Amino acid sequence: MKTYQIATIPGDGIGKEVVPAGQQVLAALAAGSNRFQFAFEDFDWGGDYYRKHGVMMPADGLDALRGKDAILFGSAGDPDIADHITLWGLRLKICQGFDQYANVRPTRILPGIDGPLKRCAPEDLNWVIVRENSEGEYSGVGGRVHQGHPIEAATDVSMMTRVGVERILRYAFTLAQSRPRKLLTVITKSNAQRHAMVMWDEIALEVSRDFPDVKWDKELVDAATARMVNRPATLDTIVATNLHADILSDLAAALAGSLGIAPTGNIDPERRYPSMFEPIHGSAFDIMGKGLANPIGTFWSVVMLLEHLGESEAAQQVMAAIESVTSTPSLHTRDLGGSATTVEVTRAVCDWIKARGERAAA
Ligand code: NAD
Ligand code: K
Ligand code: MN
Repeated sequence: MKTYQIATIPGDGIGKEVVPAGQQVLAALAAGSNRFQFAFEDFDWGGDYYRKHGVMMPADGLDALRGKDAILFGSAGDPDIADHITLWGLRLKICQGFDQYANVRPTRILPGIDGPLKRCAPEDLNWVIVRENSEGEYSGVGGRVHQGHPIEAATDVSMMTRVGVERILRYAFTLAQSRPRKLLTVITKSNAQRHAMVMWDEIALEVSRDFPDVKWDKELVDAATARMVNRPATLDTIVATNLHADILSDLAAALAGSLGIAPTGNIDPERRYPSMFEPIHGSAFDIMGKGLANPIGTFWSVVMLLEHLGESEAAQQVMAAIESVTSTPSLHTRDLGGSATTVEVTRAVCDWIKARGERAAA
């Protein structure tokens, strides 16, 4: 029997509600399998840890994660601690420390869910956004001088390296090639950002020569938002910078029905380090602790985690359980217009998996 070592980091806010829910789904799968099980190690890093120790995670935290097969993450963000401290002290530390340079964000309209777009059939919106996850606008380069004085100045330098841009574009072309439509849209802002973004366009053209079967086009990020709303079916795989794709993927999630559904993988494609899976949403201060969080974004992240481990049959099983829940209006959480709780949705998904396991055994 194979044992996968999984680190769980619930973090803050609703992360503490949805990560245990995701863990229950993995446990339900393992209960029905004679091939694999999971050994979980839970890390209590985040805002509460910060209040006790003055840091979001211990200095040797990455060493504790290094040997894991995957990480399931919730959210970093606490109402009483500045957002840049919580984000840089935990999530970005892991993403950058483990060079998880590809942030992969699938979006589609799940059965039973009503997106806000009129004239958009479910099959018209089926995207994967690839977000550069190691540099660009979030490279951390910059500074503040003369703080509090009239001459104060501050910069956040969007640093792009040839290596960083080429590897994310190569990842995106490869992913586009693996999808049925073989369609890639490269998004930049190279009319206004005339240095790094122009380099990005040039490298896209170079990389594209290695993928003659991929149809690709370019779009400026502002125009891309309108295209996502007005012509969703013209998009399939999308690649963009750290900041642009961060914004576009929240839009994508909302167009597919809710921010609470969308998953992501922070992937080290070279598999030197563990990859980290999380819902794209944050701590959701307005609903935390109330049992209202939609756990589906985390469950879909569990699907991605299982695919990453090579457990595609188990991944398909969780996806089918998710789709059975979204097809049942009485199991919709408040963000989807329903009144189901996190616990009820989790139980339904686990029951579905267990019933399926029992049927297979019978
Ligand atoms: P958010 O994603 O936490 O919430 C935005 C809105 O979406 C809120 O109204 C919230 O209730 C709703 N929402 C989000 N997830 C939901 C779910 N699963 N079910 C139902 N509704 C859901 O974004 P925010 O309010 O901008 O940020 C709050 C905190 O989270 C900040 O500290 C921010 O820095 C942090 N954050 C962290 C991450 C991360 O850890 N990856 C991502 C985004 C935001
Ligand atoms: K998150
Ligand atoms: Mn975001």
